[in-house]
Amino acid sequence: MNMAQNIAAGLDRILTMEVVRVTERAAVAAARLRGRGDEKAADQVAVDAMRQELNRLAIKGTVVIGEGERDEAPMLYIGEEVGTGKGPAVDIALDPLEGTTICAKNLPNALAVIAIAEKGSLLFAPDVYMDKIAIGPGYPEGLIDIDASPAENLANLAKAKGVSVSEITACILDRPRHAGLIDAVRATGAAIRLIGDGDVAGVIHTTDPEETGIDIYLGTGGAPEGVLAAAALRCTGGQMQGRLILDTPEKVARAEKMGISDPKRVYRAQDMARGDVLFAATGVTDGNMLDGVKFGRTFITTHTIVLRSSSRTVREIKARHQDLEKF
Ligand code: VTB
Repeated sequence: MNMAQNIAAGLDRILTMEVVRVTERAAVAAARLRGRGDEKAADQVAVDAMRQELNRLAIKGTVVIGEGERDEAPMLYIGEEVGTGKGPAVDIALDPLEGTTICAKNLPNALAVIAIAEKGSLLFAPDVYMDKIAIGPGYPEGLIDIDASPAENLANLAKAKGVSVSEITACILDRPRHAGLIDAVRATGAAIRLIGDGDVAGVIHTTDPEETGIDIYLGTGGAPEGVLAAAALRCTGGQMQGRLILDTPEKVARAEKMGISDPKRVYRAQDMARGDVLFAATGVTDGNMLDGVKFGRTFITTHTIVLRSSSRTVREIKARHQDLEKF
């Protein structure tokens, strides 16, 4: 295959393996600062490490979801060109440390994450909140609806799973804004796993309920995190809907500038991440799906999940790094 055919056929398969190094490297850097109470420092080292490794990839990449606008984020800002420049043109969504507070407190499920997609196929989401609902694979399309009540969604899910609602667990960010949602879910008899941060992991956890104990994700979190989670779901299967919360004229205008003409649009996973998508996440702290980085005397171990939408292959890569110099 020549390069043009390769691009037409989707992303280069080799990238699926190469991308693992990018999240591994960021995770190791952040993990060194686990439990130090310094969120900024942990984030900064993860950003530096991810950027260095990303710039080794043979891609012509553009960051579309990153650390922020150019004037507020010196590295991995939205619009930054990354990679060697020799390779396929791709769009990139990343979060070198998803769950900075989790990492600073050494609590579960902090991740280093990245999604790489064909040019023009990721939603340019402004940094606002997004209302989200997600379930894992194996359910009929349309089973959940962001506009239905939590009771209806939970009842439909329980019925489709063949269990009672009391056997369903919802994952929700522990925030005062979710008080009403939490009451509504509890009133159904369902259980809730309240998480402090990390709703990318929260959404991904719905894809493997046996392993994680999570059946459904509900509530509002960051819109950029919504696009990252959608990219993962495109690869694993599962359903997600998200709606940007554009509750001020300023936010509507900001979204418009990014090409969003309908402020009330409901995006499905396949609307937020279209085409061929790769997704990788490495555990920083121990979590429900991924182990955190372990520092041995002579080696470092990392645990990564790497996914690709076109093949739907889920790879878990446990790496033992013995050349500690590179970290
Ligand atoms: C979530 C969570 C992130 O932001 O998206 C959340 O997944 C939403 O914002 O880890 P609030 O903290 O304002 O609720 C994070 O907590 C941090 O990016």
